[in-house]
Amino acid sequence: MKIPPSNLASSDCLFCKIVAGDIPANRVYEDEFCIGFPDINPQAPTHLLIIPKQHVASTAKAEAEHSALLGSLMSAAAEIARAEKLSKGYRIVVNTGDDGGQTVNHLHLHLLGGRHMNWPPG
Ligand code: D5M
Repeated sequence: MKIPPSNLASSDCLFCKIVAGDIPANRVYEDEFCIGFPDINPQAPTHLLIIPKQHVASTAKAEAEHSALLGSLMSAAAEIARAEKLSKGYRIVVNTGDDGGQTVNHLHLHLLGGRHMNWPPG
């Protein structure tokens, strides 16, 4: 996959600092394009974040050129879920913007599992 050259990292972004290793995180998953690590404020027995190494602020900023990157995040989440033995199921959440509840402006998937999830979400 070719990563678009522009906007690879944002200097004031918390998750870019995790990607760079400037802020510690327990990387339970890493490949060429993304990393996975535990959420600091877990909402389920298993709560991991999967983020692209490239800075993309949110799905609202995703373009066609990011489609392979977005696919790699989903593939990583599925692989992590198998490794975490979430055989009864799990939920993948992507908060976007203020109404979506996004607090960190670097695109990320929440992988939640280990308990039954309710619907609709709050
Ligand atoms: O989710 C952003 C999530 O990021 C939120 O659940 C807390 C988590 N977070 C914030 N800082 C850290 C660090 N340093 N390590 C791990 N997890 C962190 P959102 O969808 O934007 O609300």
